[in-house]
Amino acid sequence: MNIRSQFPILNTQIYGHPLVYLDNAATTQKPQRVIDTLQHYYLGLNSNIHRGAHYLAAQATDLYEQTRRKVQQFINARHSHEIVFTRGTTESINLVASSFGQRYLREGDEIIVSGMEHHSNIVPWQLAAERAGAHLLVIPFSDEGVLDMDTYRTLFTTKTRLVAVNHVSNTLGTVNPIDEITAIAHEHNVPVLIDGAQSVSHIPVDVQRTGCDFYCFSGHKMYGPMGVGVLYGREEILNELPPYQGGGEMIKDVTFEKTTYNELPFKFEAGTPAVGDVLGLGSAIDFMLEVGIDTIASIEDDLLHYATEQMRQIEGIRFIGTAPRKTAVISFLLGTAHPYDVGTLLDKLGVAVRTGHHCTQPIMDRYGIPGTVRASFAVYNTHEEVDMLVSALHRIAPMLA
Ligand code: 7TS
Repeated sequence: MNIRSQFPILNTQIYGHPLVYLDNAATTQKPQRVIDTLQHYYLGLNSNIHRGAHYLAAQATDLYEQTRRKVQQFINARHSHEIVFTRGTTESINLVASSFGQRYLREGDEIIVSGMEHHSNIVPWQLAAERAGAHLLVIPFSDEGVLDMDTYRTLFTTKTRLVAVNHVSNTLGTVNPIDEITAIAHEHNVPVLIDGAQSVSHIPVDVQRTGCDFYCFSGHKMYGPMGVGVLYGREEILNELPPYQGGGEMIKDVTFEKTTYNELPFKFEAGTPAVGDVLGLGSAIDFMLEVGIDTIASIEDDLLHYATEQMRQIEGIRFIGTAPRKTAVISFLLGTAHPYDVGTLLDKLGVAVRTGHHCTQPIMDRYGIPGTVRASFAVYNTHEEVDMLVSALHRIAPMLA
């Protein structure tokens, strides 16, 4: 299969240069089949699900529910009703922070997060903690960007209610040992939420093997549309949580005296969902399965090693995040140049990267830096694109010295 040819946007020219898209941790580009699915849905299928008495509504409902099963299989969940469609990772985490917080968090309780979380896996917990009078404890990490597991073990007390960590850091690329993190938490009977925003499209995910209680991710970082994401939650724990939002679809019976809630997963899907986007997410999963997640992982691993070796030769380069287990995310600084200046000059040469704190300000504080330049790769990137990045960096380094 020719992977690149499936992504029309990759033929774009930027300021007369071929686009070199290396901002995949922010969002990936979409293959033609995902775009076709969206178009097909709005041209011939559009209707509201679960409620219409007519043909189109039945079709759309079937496809929506088929996609739930596809997601279930993709991450190896036990049941399809453990898959809740949300707007994205951020909403999935907010759902748990709100519902779990309401149900279980009390004054003096503790939530463990890591020092390398995206703000989306910090702020919802701070909000929930503030409401309950609870507080956060933080797992530190080494200069390389590896979590300090010895300290992690010492953070548990009788007040620990939840552990929330990412599978892969969006800034450092570190792949965290989530199986071990979960096993340790479970020894203390503490549930675990994994932020999988940066893992599902890069490495295999098996929620049953990991044993985690929640796993969250976004469609748009895995070749799917924006506006749709997933919350996986273990059946037993989801059943215990109160609803997040109230509205249509999430109820069984409503009277002014008492409302009873629908069963899983509908209890957590209030209102009309993004049906077309969910179907698009299904096509994105089809794309990844066709390439093969192991193939994706090995293509990207090769890109990571090739790019790291080439970039190492650039005078004054400093890598932020050098863990032994990494995905293809390369954060770096070029001499004393401000990351924003590097990013702007790279853009003029057609190379799209992200600069700044990447919504991980505590990581920047940990290293005492204002931000980084970040090149993040996807399965469609090539060695030639790495060469273009490297030659662009060689060209701009003297301008910023
Ligand atoms: N968690 C992690 C680890 C992330 O990398 C991101 C987005 C999110 C949560 C939030 O995902 P959303 O889809 O709900 O917005 N990370 C990035 C990034 O690195 N650059 O732009 C967005």
